[in-house]
Amino acid sequence: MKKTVLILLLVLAALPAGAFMLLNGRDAVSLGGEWNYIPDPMDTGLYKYQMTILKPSKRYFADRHFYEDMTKLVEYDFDKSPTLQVPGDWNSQSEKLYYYEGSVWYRRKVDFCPEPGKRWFLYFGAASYRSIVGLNNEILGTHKGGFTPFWYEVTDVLKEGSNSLVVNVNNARGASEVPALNYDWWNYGGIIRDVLLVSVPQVFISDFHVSFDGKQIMVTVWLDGGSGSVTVEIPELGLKRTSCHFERSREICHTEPSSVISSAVEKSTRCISFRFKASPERWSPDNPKLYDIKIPCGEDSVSDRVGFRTIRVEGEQILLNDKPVFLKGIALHDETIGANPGRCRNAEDVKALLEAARELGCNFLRLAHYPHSEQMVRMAEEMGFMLWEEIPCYWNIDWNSEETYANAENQLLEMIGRDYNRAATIIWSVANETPRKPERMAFLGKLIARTRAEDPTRLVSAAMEKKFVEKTHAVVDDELIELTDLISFNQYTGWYDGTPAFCDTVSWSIPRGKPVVISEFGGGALYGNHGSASDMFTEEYMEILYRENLKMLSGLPALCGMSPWILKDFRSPKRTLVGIQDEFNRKGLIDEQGRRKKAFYVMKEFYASRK
Ligand code: GCB
Repeated sequence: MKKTVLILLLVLAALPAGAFMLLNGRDAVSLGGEWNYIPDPMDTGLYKYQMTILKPSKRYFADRHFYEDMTKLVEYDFDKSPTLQVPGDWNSQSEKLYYYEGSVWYRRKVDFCPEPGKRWFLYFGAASYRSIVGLNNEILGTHKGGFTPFWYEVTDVLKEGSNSLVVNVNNARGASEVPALNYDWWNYGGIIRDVLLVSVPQVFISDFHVSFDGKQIMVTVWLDGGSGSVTVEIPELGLKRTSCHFERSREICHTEPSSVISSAVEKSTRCISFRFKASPERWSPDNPKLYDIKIPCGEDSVSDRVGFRTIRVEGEQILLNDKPVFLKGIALHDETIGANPGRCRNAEDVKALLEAARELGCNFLRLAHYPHSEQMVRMAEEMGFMLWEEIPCYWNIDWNSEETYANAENQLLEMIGRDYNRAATIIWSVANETPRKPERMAFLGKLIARTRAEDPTRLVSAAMEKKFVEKTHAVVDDELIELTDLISFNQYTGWYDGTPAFCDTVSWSIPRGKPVVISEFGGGALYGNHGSASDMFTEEYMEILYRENLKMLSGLPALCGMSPWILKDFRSPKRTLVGIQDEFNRKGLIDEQGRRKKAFYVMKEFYASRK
């Protein structure tokens, strides 16, 4: 218990307040490549001799793992240890680590040449699941949550010449973690996303938010380290405005009068907001238009490519740019296509998944069941996919624990913080198939309120469930619906419930008044396994299952979209059927190597026929 509290405090202390967008347009050096590693299943590097309590004691941590010139007995040697590619999970890179769940030490040497007047940050795209980061024998901090970015200022720790960066990553599951012990995907461990060394001037832009309400573009900019005057420029729209010099201590700062723009330092005084009246071309799947935005401030400057669109719910419709839209979706995991899948590591990995989704005719992706990489989100945006992004409150978690809540909320805020400026993201999802009970309602209710407070511009949902009240009558009546913008639920008629023909007999009770999005449906087949349509795991069974489900679901009132389960067969240790599953969930429309199953074409035909 104590350990977790300590870890959370360190996380909060280590993050520059309000700073979640360190990268855009900044000088960054990739620390990717070969890192030496030492598996440490006993957590030897964290215990003192005979110690029974795990404690990242700074002194001991340093003695055992950060001192490279120790003269006493040293029973490890990073230089002689094997290497892993960073970014990358360890499971797909080493046969020995395929099932490994525990602690691994990574070490990378970093050559550094200081530049006067600069501040330096060490940025991690994600490390799964918890990490302790040390540089030159100093512990920088710890982080929990396997899918979101975090960083530490290292200006005073980096030294000229060679630096030793050591990271302990541990992917052991835990009953009070998010996700908890039991989930249907591979528990990939490691430094799974980019590691970057980012430099900024003394006073720098720590964050900026861009949003659009249909009439005005709002840009809010946060400064760290001092004061300055900020310019916001969107050249293609002919918009440019510079604020007056603003400082932390001043509450309001008026700029010269202007009919189109106002800017005033908000009460928090660390941020300044700009409003521009504008009619940009709207971002949409048909026209994923992005504009350059530049925000210089003193010696600092950030830039991005941003889209402008509105998203809202009106009655039983989802309106994108004020027009009803049908979400032609597919769900996917962050896992590569190939004979030996692992977490996506680069643009090619992400592109292969997105191209398969495009061929399917999708305009929408459910990024399940945790935040995918920033690269995935950005490329999806460029290609014109609307996105559902999710945090891993999956099945049962420890609803009564305050630490678990704090962890879930932290992952949520890190996800929103990273992707706030992505027009593609239209839905934040707080949970998947969670068991209905009061403590779960309290937990998710609080999380939904927090989501709305942080980002009132998007829809909020969760993947819920249906239940059969009579043999053929399915009811969706989750109390969470009161709090979400969508009625989204998973259903597996024809797979876990009856045969495909059963679809014809099912009747549905779903509350009216909100759009319905089927967040999952589907069934499995081994690619190339042909046979009778009544044999499970044949392509023919899966094909019929898709046809019957689509017929049934098309009849639901208020149906506004779907994201069938799932684009690609994915690794899951829960799926052990030899010769069929072999540790893959086989519900992919394509197999792990990208080969299209028959059901892929059923779905494709369906989407081609829908407006
Ligand atoms: C579900 C879960 C998903 C599983 C899927 C299945 O409802 O949300 O994570 O992988 O069912 O294949 O059973």
